[in-house]
Amino acid sequence: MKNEKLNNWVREVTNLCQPDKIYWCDGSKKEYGHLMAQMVLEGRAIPLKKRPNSFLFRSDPSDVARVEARTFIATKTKEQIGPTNNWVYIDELKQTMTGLYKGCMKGRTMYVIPFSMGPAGSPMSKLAIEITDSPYVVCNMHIMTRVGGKVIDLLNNGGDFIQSLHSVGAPLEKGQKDVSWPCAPMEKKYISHFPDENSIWSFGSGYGGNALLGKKCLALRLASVIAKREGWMAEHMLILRLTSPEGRKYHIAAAFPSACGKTNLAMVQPTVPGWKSECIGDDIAWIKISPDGRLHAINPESGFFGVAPGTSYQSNPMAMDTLRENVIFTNCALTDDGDVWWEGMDGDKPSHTIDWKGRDWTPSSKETAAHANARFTAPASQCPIISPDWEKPEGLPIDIFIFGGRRSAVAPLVMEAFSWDHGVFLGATAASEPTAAILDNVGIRYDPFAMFPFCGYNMADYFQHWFDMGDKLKSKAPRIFYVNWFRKSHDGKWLWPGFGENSRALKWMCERVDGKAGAKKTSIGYLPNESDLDLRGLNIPQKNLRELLRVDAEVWKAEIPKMEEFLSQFGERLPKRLRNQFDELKSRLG
Ligand code: GTP
Ligand code: SPV
Ligand code: MN
Repeated sequence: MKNEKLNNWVREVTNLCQPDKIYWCDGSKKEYGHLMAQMVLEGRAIPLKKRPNSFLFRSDPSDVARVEARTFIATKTKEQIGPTNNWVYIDELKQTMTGLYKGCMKGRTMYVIPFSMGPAGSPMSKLAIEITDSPYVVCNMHIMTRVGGKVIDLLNNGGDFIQSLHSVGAPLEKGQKDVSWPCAPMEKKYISHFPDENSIWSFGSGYGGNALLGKKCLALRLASVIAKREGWMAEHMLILRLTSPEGRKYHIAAAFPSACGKTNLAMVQPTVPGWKSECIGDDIAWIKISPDGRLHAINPESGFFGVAPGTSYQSNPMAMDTLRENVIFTNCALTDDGDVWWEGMDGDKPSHTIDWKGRDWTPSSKETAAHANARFTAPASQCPIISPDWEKPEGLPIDIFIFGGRRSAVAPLVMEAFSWDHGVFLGATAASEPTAAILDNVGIRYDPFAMFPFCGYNMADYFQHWFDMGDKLKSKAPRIFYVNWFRKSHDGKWLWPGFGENSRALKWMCERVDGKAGAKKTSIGYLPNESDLDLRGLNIPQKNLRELLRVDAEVWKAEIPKMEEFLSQFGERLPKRLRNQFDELKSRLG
């Protein structure tokens, strides 16, 4: 390549990691096919008879999700990254990791992946290189990002790039047989970020956000730091376009924590008559103020890395149709006729599968056939309702922000913020229950803006950034809402049917934006009256609705000490405006 910085860096990494071979990726179909064929030969990938060009992988049982306790951000001072991130002093982390990287690619091929987050060459996009010793990562990156092509031209013309280095951390001695999913033990795993120099060092894991470095590491943790500095936003948000029967288009960006419904909402099939939805993105949004003074969002990714269990024609038909071909499945079960299966798929359970650990499984088995965080990697372009505008370089104008989480109690189905500041408060105090997307998640936690694990700098400053954006946007700021699709009854049943029916809450939001729908003012926000929601054709017990839209002051008062504890960890750095919102909530609750 004609890029000195790149060549020097590749030379440096080669000297350190000592791979057997170096391979420069071009992003072509041929390259993908070649790597997959190789992995099939080695027994790492299982071709699926039922889905053309699709493959199943089984990870090591210890390497199945992001590990937050092994995720680090290295800066000069701990103050920069605040109380919600794991901090290590830059030199110390580099020293430790350099030790681990020494010779770590012995016996393996080192792949150099040139990629772009966002359409290559768009003013909102970022060029990057991932160096990895995992061909599985290369194939996933082919789907999740734009690899090669124009990116190579831009780099050859001296384009700058973000450096991301990945190794599974399992060198091979001469003659040593490889395992099908190499990785390192937990205490050697490091998912590290150096925001001051815009680089990522990942070691020891081959799974998801730990290894596909364009995703959480670059597009959220590093990008959030850049965004703060440059006055834009990098958010853990899906983007969708809703069109009313009259043809008015609304663009919605929604932040829910991992495994809390982004992919599903991104591909929602509205049940409210006449409303249509298009998908723009399902996990990450980069959002900037356009010359028109409004926020415009792009999806920096080009694929979906989605949760498999629970995905069915019943719950998410558009995802199912996206998964017909050209898909990588990880930790799903394998059926006897050569297809994948997971809990929650349509139809009867198969009478026999091979489970995600490679063992025989029958419906009477104690463990699930697919891992709870089993995933599919599929091209966004294959989604039947992908918007024709999903790759517009200038992005799409956002009308509505939604925050939320998974809470079986407390939070109502839907509410609207009183103001931008109140909306920021709702985002900042979003709470959620544990899911399988994170290996080491314990109990309910505050997950502000669904960014707790992804904000690359001090969360208190991130809150301030949201206030600052509001000040710049003024009357052009999107309206802010909060949702919870996950309320449960005392006997543990869903109170709300969810999925396509969530469109009823979306319609109410659009009508609020247009000043057409009513609401009642409560102590926690504007809630719809039952009559304000379009419930035509929905069969839901009256008592469920009442519960979903009820505000119990006592229950909310019980939240106050927890909120206080959460907010106080930011000390003096917590924006006064957030404190004010908290005080106002307390006084409204009485
Ligand atoms: P990440 O990819 O980890 O960021 O997750 P996500 O936020 O995209 O979550 P996803 O849409 O994959 O949903 C996670 C789980 O929640 C799946 O098992 C879904 O079936 C389930 N789910 C999604 N939406 C709803 C809903 O409206 N109601 C209910 N009850 N479950 C839902
Ligand atoms: C998440 O955990 O929010 C994901 C999956 O989207 S991962 O790519 O592993 O981060
Ligand atoms: Mn996610």
